[in-house]
Amino acid sequence: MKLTGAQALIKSLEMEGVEVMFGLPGGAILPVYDPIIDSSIRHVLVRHEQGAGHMAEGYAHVSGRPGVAMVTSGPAATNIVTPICDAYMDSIPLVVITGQVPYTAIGTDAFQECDTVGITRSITKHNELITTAQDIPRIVREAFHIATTGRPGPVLIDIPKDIANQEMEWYWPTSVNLPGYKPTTKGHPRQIKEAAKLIAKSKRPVIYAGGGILKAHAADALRELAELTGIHVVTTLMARGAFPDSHDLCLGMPGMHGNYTAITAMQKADLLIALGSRFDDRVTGKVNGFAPDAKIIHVDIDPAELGKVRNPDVPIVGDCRQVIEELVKAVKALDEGKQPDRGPWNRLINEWRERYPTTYAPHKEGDPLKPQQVIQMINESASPDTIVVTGVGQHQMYTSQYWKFEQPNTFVNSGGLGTMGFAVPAAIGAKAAAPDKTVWAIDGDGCFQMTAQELVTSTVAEIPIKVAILNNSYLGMVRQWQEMFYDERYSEVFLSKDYPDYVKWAESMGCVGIRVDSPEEIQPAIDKANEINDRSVVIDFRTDQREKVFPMVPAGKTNDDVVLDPEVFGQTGTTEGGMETP
Ligand SMILES: Cc1ncc(C[n+]2csc(CCOP(=O)(O)OP(=O)(O)O)c2C)c(N)n1
Repeated sequence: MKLTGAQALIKSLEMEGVEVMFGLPGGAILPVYDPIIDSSIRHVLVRHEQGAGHMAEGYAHVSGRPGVAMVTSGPAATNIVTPICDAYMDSIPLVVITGQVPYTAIGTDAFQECDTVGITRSITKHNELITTAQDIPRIVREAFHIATTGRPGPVLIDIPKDIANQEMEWYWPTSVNLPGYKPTTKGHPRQIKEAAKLIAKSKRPVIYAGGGILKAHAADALRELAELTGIHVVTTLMARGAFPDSHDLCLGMPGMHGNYTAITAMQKADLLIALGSRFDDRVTGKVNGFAPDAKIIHVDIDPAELGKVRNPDVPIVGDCRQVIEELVKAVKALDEGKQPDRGPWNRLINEWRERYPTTYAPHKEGDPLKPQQVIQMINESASPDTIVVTGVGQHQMYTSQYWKFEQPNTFVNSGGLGTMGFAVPAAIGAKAAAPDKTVWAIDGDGCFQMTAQELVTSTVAEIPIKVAILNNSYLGMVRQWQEMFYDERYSEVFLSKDYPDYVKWAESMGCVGIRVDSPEEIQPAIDKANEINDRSVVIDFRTDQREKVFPMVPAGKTNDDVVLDPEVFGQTGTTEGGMETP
């Protein structure tokens, strides 16, 4: 069967089981848009290519399947660079297709030409310029294979316009043949035995669970390991929901804005069992002061992670689920799974929990809203399978701290790159992946203004989401740093008290807009938003600009220097190394 390159590309996506893709057409990609009319694939037309990329990410986060985005050449390709980098940092499987000027015109500074493969080389797991249409099915098959296996990540395919118009003979490869790419999934049995021995000797162990748990569908295995050994689990920003917050062994988020107990337990541990986590600087603080007494077991599917930041005592390359399952067996086999008495350590953890809970000073009459309270109230009105998506800033940290996550893949946010503007489009992608679930985007006013136009996409494509803007009129997180570390010299962080009018803006985009100024209005607004399911809802919550995210480990400090909320704990300094270890 003879097809054009464009037809072969769309047919290849169908063969990969793609149901929805996000994009926006233009000159160089025009031939590929034509066969979409006859395809079973749903195409969601975005308002900006960055939106397409983040939607594909949200879709991938929630569905566990690769997100697909397609855009034209030049400015469209550069517009999607941010989401590609975002997906690379957070190991999100994406297949991004970009149009390119005709192959014969490459290098002539043709209209809308840019070196897309060059620009994205360092932020893709793999990228490729198609040079002949006959290669298309193979390249697409390989792209999906690479994006989804091993450590997931974005793959980019650049297709010149003349190649899209070229004829090819259709085929579909029965297998993928990539001799240089064979991710190790099975952990080394001897290393796993070593890990079990270290666990059996440890008096102060902590499981340090990262986003890799979710990528590997290892939440059940993690729970089995934790319950078998009685070891507490911290869940990083990328792993929130991988272990239920309501579980007694769950310590919650560690790191710069983690809670005191999670931070300090890691810091005082004698063993860290790092599972699919990468010793990110937001978790470790100053690296050479991080968990000084801890031995390290590090499990990761990407061998490049082992020893990148901290040398592990037991490195294990492999898929987190498979390795944890084997580790469970190894722990059981060793002395019938007997663990040492960890009573003093567990008591200390409980003491920390009681003494230093993550909390905030109550709302005072006449003050603007407390952002933490708004999040808690949305959470309390939501079912446990509700998907929460955030932007980047204070609201992101409050959400991670105050939302009680009970299920995997219910928290979608930009952890590694920290991309403002992520929430609205990623929430739309999440909703496209899970139409029966409620999707709340909790956003900052600064972030919202970066990509809010995608609510038009949400209206027109009938993918309704709920947006809570925690509107403090400031670039809040930057304001917080200027307040704490630049003597309250606020430089270019005030947005506006009056503009934009979020209610009018929401309405103009086909959404319901609500403004909330006082605490009594919070619940009715949330109830109203929860009742509306046929369109998107935007709530403009007027929050207190003075509110800051605590606890905080200041940049460059070690995790011994946790700053607690002075309004609650009555101190302005640090906890000076925390309490004594047993
Ligand atoms: C694209 C981008 N530009 C700049 C930043 C730096 N930055 C991090 S948080 C932040 C402020 C976010 O403000 P807002 O969305 O209002 O959220 P808030 O912190 O007030 O909750 C900025 C500017 C970023 N992370 N991403």
